[in-house]
Amino acid sequence: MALLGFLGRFLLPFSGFVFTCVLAVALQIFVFSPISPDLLHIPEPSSLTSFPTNTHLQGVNKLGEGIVKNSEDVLVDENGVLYTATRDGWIKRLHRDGSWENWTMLNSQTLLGITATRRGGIIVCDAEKGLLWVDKDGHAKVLSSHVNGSELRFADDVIEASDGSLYFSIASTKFDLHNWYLDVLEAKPHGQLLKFDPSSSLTSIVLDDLCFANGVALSRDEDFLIVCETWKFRCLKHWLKGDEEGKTEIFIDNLPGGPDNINLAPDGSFWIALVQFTSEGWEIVHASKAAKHLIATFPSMIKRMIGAHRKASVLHVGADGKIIKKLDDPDGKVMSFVTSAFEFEGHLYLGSLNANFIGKLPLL
Ligand SMILES: *[C@@H]1O[C@H](CO)[C@@H](O)[C@H](O)[C@H]1NC(C)=O
Ligand SMILES: *[C@@H]1O[C@H](CO)[C@@H](O)[C@H](O)[C@H]1NC(C)=O
Ligand SMILES: [Ca+2]
Repeated sequence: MALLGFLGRFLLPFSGFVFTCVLAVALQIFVFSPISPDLLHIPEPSSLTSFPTNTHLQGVNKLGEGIVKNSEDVLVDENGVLYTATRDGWIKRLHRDGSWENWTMLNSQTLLGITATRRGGIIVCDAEKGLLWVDKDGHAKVLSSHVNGSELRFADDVIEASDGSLYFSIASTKFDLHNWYLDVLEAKPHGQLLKFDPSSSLTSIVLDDLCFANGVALSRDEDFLIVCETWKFRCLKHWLKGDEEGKTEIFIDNLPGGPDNINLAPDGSFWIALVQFTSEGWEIVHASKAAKHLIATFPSMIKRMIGAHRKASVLHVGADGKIIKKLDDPDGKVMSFVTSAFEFEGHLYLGSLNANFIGKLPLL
């Protein structure tokens, strides 16, 4: 009895403490969770049996190894000069003679998609500042920082039409680049497709409620544009001309990964980089709101959930949305987390958020 009394006196305040801890953790997880998640069904990839896993991406040559840090996007302009935006804030160039140039420093850790512009120089998406123009002398100017009265957040990818209009994506109006996985976990459509009109300098909303709007490309005739919805595993086609003008339909869906950047190829087809964002066994997270809250509260768990660092895939798709081929590095031996693929003169140039080089692959 005496022992029980002692234990009781000893444990009572202690169990109160344990109870408070459990309550605090539960509160932390469910009440103060940064997300209000929906469930996400990860589709069974379609028509992949005809495109078996291969190791083609392991055949890349490494350009500028050690010089470019985690380049999300890459382009080659009509003169054959390669541009890339690095995670440490540089726009670096590779000239035709093989020399690298640290061209201009933008002092930003959030540079994403880039595209060539008829104005001279390049257009850059900065996930914190908005849409930038870096002119031919390397001077940067903000072109667009607001839409409909709110500040632009998370500009992701951009393309220029021949009339100078810039179409660009906002991955998420709710979460920023460093918290991109929260948008995936929440699985609600916070993305937008915007248009910057150079004659009025106004930015307008073309499409709203997109699921992590990412890569943007124009068709060869500019009769439609494509915007990729990363965690929806699909890309949309939005008509700009013709009978269907203003309408939006699915370009390709049930992709075997989350589509990141997309680029038009010289023959009118497209290259789409696919990001693997669920590791094997972690699909379950998307079927449980409690699991989502838990992971959102303990972000170190996210590393185990995301599979992007473990492989790379690039898809070649016709203008009709049919898959032509798929290129893989199935175990990330040479490249993983490939976010962009740009074709120029018979070669594919690959940007990656997990590489200190640009991949260059000869196309057969
Ligand atoms: C360019 O930057 C890299 C590091 O990012 C450095 O190693 C290299 O020396 C720089 N080149 C020049 C010419 O300054
Ligand atoms: C623009 O902002 C107003 C006021 O915040 C809002 O009511 C309206 O829905 C917004 N329009 C679009 C297209 O988002
Ligand atoms: Ca992107």
